[in-house]
Amino acid sequence: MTYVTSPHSGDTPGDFGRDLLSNLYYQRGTTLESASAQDTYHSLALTVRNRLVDRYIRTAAAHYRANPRFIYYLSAEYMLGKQLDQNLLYSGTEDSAHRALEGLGLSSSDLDALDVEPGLGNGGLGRLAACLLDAMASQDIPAVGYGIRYDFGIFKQAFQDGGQVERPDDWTFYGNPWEFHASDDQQTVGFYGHVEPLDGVRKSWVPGEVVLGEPSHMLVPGYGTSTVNIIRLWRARAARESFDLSRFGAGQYGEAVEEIVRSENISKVLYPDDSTELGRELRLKQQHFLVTCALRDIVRRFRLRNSDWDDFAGKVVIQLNDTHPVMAIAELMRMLVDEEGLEWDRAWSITRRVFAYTCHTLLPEALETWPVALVQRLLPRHMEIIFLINHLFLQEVAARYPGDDAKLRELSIIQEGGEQRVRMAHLAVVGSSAVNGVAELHSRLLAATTLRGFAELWPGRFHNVTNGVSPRRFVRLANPRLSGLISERLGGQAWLTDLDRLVELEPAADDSAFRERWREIKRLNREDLARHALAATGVAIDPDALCDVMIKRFHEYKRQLLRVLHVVAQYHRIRRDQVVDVVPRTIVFGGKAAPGYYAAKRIMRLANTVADLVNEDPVVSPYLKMVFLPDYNVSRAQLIIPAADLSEQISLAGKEASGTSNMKLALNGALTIGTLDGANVEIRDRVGADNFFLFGLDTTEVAAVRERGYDPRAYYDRDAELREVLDTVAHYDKDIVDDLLHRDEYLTLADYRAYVDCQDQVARAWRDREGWTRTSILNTARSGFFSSDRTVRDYCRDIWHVTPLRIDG
Ligand code: F58
Repeated sequence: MTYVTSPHSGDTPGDFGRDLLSNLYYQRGTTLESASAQDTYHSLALTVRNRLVDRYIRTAAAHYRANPRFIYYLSAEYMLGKQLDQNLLYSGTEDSAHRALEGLGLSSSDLDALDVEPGLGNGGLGRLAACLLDAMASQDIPAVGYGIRYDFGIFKQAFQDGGQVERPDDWTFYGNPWEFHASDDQQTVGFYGHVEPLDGVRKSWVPGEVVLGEPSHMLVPGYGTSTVNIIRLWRARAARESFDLSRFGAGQYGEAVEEIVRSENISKVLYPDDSTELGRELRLKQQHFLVTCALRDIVRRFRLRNSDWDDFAGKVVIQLNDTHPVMAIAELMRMLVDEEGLEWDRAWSITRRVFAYTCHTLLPEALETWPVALVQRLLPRHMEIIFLINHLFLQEVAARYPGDDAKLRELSIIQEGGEQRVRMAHLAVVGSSAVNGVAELHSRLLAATTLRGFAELWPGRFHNVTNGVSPRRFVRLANPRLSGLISERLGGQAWLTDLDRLVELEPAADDSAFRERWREIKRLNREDLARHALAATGVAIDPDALCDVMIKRFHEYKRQLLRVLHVVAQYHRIRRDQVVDVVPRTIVFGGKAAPGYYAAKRIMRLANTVADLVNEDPVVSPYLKMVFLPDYNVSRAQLIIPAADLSEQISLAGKEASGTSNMKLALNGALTIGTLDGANVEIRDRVGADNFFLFGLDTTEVAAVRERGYDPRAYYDRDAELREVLDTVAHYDKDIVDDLLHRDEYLTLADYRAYVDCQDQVARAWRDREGWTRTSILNTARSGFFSSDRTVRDYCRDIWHVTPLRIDG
């Protein structure tokens, strides 16, 4: 790929090497002979980064000239993955860089190991944000991502006696070479204080505390195009006068920096999806901080080329990634009414047209609510505005459903009964022009259950946009071997930006020589994984064994426990010498649990215990190995996914909004064993029912089981093998079994038999290696739909109404 007119196009290894040495000399003040590893890494990163700057400058200039409609993506989380591999690929300098490094006697893999991934998110939601930014840039959509530059990202996970221990992720400890700071472009963010009347509905908010938001940005290059967008991350800073010199002089060192610490705490750490109430105020502060900085920046950018507020909704789309940035609706109203002096109705009409909201869950407990008392204290003017929005909205509801008080209670933005709370999802729906779920089933269930009243009120506002993943990150970068084979077969790399072209691989499924090469690549990838697993856990795995992968956050609804129960069943079968339906397998686990999520952590501990049991048993371990790879993150995903043969997507139907590891694994030729949940449904529709291992209750059956009165104990009484399994588990953790027998919220026991029998089918299928490979190829060939490029096209068509703006090459 070449990027004409770039000063670096037509780069030779010589050019690249010269620039690297120059960066070493002028940016790090050293030479190759005396450079430290960090010196070399930083110089390499700068050399690569510089190759994208020219494209960025041209993008910014073209955007300024064209004054297009922009997508502003607001998200509290981004899981960007490593930047070095990405930027080498996207700048088209992979080859020259590798040869230059070789020529200088430097190891690219050693340098890549120093590239730290910014872990500014928890899981799927944060990674989706990164995949969408990637796809927007790759399709020339003018866009900016806004987020928080947490000092500490998602914790690093290690195991001690099988239990999770969390260590801080000081990701910028050695500096972040990918980032451009703009410390002179700060925004001011207020908190607390009081409200003073102005005229009519207009008020003036006098904050009691003020914090500065300092932006920096990272480049978001498109693949195969000249567009380079940015992600703008905000860091909280104390005002300059905050350092109390007099107290410092008096020896009160802690007190002297108190205000600085309090301000800067706002962007100190990513919230690890915690269920506890602890530290909630700081989380709301974070949300308001992000929203205020982003909106002020959006308005500043709008004003560069526009002056009339009536043009705002034509130029600006603000996509709210879940409810975390939803306070933006109140903040924009405040800016328009209080600061700009717009009439309420005009401001509301603009606001509603600008926002769109994506919901990522169905779990009622995951829908954010904030105590009114807290919002009142922290953001007094916003609370007034929310009350007024709600008042006017409820008038609309009352007109539509006269005399129906239950309807008012159901839809109200304010939850009554007990402590009053603000329901952020309700505010989001009321204040947006579009609401979407993230998979067909999810969007359907949202409209039928969680947000039903709203869907009845405004059916046209509800959409589905099925999630997707970046084929660049999760096929090309993660799996270069498979990508090479695909490109060879399809005659080029066009599939990387037009993933539907993978269907052209279908005939290759019937070509035995191609299947042989496909299998060989899987094997090599499993060898890479085996090397990593040995180094990380000390467990040696057989690269010929079926690689059976479950990678996702630990959550009860995702049912890692069901996976563990099957392993225990296999353990007993092998010990009893019942190896008829057993093929050698490696069970791979990856995933973190929220530090405060006790139930998930006990399942994790059990998984580690069972892993030891299996791996240390001389009879069992030749057939069955289990590795729990610590600290699952984007980089680890890039290593595990290419090696996977089987993808575990076994959540209870109706609980997983979409899932995205299911897509990444299918694209890399893993077969799915899964329930009819989230996007699994669409994966099965596309790859074909014959090429997907389906088991378990569907959402209708789940409802019926609950309706009848679910009795988990009955499954235990009826199924001797399940009894043996649970008795074994009780030996290690009695509480887990007690909970399963008495409550089993996620119907693990109801799906147990179907799951285990389905796993036997998997084993039989694996024995037919040609048949398996054929299915594997078909999974890849038919998964093109799950590209985040398609997702972005759907958003553009149904929600954003924007068109690409090509940047001249
Ligand atoms: C995930 N949500 C969904 N939330 O669970 C998954 O089905 C979906 O594929 C994915 O979003 C993308 O749409 C998710 O990752 C979080 O991590 C929240 C972070 C903030 C606290 C609550 C959980």
